[in-house]
Amino acid sequence: MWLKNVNYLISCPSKENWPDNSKKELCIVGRSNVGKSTLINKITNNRNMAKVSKTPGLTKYLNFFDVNHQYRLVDSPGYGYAKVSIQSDASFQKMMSEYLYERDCLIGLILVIDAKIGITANDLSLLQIANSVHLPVHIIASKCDKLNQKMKHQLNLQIQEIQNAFDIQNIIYYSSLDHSYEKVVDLIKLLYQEAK
Ligand SMILES: Nc1nc2c(ncn2[C@@H]2O[C@H](COP(=O)(O)OP(=O)(O)OP(=O)(O)O)[C@@H](O)[C@H]2O)c(=O)[nH]1
Ligand SMILES: [Mg+2]
Repeated sequence: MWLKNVNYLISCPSKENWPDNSKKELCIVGRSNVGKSTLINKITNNRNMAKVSKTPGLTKYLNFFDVNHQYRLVDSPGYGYAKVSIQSDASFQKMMSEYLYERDCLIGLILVIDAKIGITANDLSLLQIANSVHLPVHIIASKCDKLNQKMKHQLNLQIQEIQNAFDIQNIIYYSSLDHSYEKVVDLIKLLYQEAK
């Protein structure tokens, strides 16, 4: 039901601190405040696993988690909030690009989008990088509790459009307020299994 035996390992501002690359890794990426850290807490059933805040920019570095001594999960700082200095400065860009281009145990990206905002220009830039390094992307549309039928329809259309342009392997409609995290757990387990 949950992702079990998950333990925080290390927070890394640069590649010098990355844990060894002996375990397959999934990274959760997306806009700031979209709910990436909340998602980690939901799927691990531990509200203290990753730090969460109403204020964007709480996650500052790449945070690595061990999963059952077999795999790893990585929480990343969000982008798209100009007010938050780290997300817009050169060190953030460097941290993310060295990770996306150089981390050879990375098996995929879980791109969390805000269902109400949809796919942003920054999300598209990330999808382009993922395409260029042949990294599979799985989309989680978060905060679906805030959507009405019309918004759901619009989001579907937008996702269909980008599916034509990019290799999006899975899409999950999710809210931290219900049981939809179980679909995310199932997906993550499947991706780890497939990568064995
Ligand atoms: N309504 C609603 N709120 C959510 C949901 N998921 C997260 N939130 C709220 O969104 C806010 C931001 O959540 P975080 O998990 O800290 O977001 P983040 O993507 O990790 O943000 P950064 O660390 O800044 O990149 C918090 O106030 C959460 O409670 C959801 O599915 N529905
Ligand atoms: Mg966070």
